[in-house]
Amino acid sequence: MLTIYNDRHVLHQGKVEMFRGELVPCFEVPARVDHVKLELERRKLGALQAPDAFDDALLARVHAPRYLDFIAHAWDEWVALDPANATRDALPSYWPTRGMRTDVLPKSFPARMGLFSFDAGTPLMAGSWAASRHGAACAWTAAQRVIGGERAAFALTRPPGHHAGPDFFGGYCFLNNAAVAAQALRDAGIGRVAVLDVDYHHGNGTQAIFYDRDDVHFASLHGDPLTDYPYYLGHADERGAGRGEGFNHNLPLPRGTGFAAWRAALKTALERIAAVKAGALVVSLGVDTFEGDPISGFRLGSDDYLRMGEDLARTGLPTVFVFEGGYAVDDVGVNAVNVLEGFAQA
Ligand code: SP5
Ligand code: ZN
Repeated sequence: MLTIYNDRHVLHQGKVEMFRGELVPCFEVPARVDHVKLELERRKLGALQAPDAFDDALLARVHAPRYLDFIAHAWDEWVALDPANATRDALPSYWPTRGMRTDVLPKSFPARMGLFSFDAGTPLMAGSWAASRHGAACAWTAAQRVIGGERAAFALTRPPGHHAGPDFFGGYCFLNNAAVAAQALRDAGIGRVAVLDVDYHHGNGTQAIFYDRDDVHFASLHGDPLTDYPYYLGHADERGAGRGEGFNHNLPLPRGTGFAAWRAALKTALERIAAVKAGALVVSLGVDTFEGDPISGFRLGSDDYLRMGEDLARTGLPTVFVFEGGYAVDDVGVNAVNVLEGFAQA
């Protein structure tokens, strides 16, 4: 499969994330993407390409200007607070909650960092912007290849993107790569685009970006937010707003869900995608649904990812795959590439 590879992903390399009162080593590590790259090469599934030249104005199609302005300069501001910060990851400590103001931007950098985020698990460091921006360029380029006639293309990148919303980061994500790809497909004249999110975690950022739109249908299979991150979004009754009503489809599933039940939910999601007459598909490809994943609760086995790829191919739609989560580092390559191979062989 044609793969657009973000060779700058290593510039983003978090040390720690906050977990239940202590700073623990990051789950979202560069080796994740290295394993996918090695597995693609091992199976000779196509040469890796670099992204095309990318205009940052394309980011503003899905993200708020004041958020982009913040995130592009966040590291410099963090170091300006205290030169000793240069050796520490930046993490937020304060958040505006219900009834507080988010229209007034504080001068304080930590205050703004909280305003533009929703967790303390997403460290930002010197290379986060460069890696994220180059990743968005990969997703955009993958979309351009599909617009140009490829049946499918894969954006192999990190940090992931589906938790990043119009004006917030979190869940290891800063820029929403899948949203950038979906918007690119729309901008090329495809009438309606479907984003299908198969990562274990609900794609709250992607949902937020497209919630009131009918031109991008969002569907997500994920751990029930009653028990699982990101907790505050992803319920079945979130169906879209205004013109977007009916174009948001959440399928929360209980912890412990295995492939038979997962696949039945996929069928439901794909039937809806066919019913809304999507002309192209963007797949947020997280493989943290794997039974061995250290932070998730589904029970998919490695072979199940081949079947997943086959089911996705049967939509017949031009498809952009965008890499998201998956933290069982040694298995991430086999699992992600199984989806691509299943798709390509179907
Ligand atoms: C892209 C993506 O998959 N982001 C996921 C972010 C999850 N961050 C919160 C992790 C909560 C970890 N719970 C760990 C339970 C370990 N036993
Ligand atoms: Zn995930």
